[in-house]
Amino acid sequence: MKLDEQIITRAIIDRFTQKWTDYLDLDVAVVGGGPAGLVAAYYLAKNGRKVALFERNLSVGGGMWGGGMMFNEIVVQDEGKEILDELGISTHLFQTGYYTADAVEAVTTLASKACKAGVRIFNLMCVEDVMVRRSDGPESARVVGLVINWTAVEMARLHVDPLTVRTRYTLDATGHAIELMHIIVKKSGSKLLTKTGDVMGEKSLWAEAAENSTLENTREAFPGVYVAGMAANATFGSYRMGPIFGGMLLSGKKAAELIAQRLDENK
Ligand code: 48H
Repeated sequence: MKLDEQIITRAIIDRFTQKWTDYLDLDVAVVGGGPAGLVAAYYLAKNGRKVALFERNLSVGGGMWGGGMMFNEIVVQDEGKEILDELGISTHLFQTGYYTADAVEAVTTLASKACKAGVRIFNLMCVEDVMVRRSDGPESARVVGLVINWTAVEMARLHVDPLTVRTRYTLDATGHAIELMHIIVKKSGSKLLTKTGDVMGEKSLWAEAAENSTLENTREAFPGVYVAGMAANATFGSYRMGPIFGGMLLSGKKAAELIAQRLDENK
């Protein structure tokens, strides 16, 4: 078969440009493609919402690939297993209430399910800033968009201006780093919806307390912005949990439900 390099090049440029221009105005922008972000994006897209997920790295999956200390197995409890079952990810009973799953199967299946549900994943892009708008309404300031650049630009510290996307809701699923929350606090001069009005920070490891609080902390942390996964606990001042992933999955699902409800209320 004859192949034309010009056509291959044009196919990639045209298709990518189309994909991106179709996703410049979103129902939900998910920042971070770890387990929490992927699960949230999956449920939102399955529910018919227009969702893009921005991931700084080449691959999505965040901290899940490496299981615990690079032993690529994850552990989930009963509630987390239900989500893995729903996604078709195999689990193996280890001891009553504790199940394991292959970390690679978990990440790849979750990513595939998210894509097939309609999530547009933009990897190699990082969210470097937010767009905040003020009004006289009940929400005095609100995030209405994200400021995006190539990871390569960030890594090479090149002076290249970013581009933007508009979004109704944003999910900060950036893990331990809680990047969006820090940006909002630093740049908007507004208070977060935490007890202190600031990022409260993550506490040392306590699996049980952390897993329970992850769900409670999955909520709106600034008008228009929800937090999920490790970012939820780090924002609201709770514990880290080590390599148990049920809380991350359940948090992603809860964030999707809360945001879908808000989208319905504000139609
Ligand atoms: C684009 C970004 C940006 C940005 C970050 O760390 P993650 O896996 O996050 P979660 O919350 O889904 O899962 C946490 C889990 O992996 C973990 O670390 C656990 C359970 N730890 C417990 C413990 O005790 O240590 O994924 C976050 C993703 C990563 O892929 C980042 O590259 C990405 O977000 N990211 N993407 N723009 N500004 N910041």
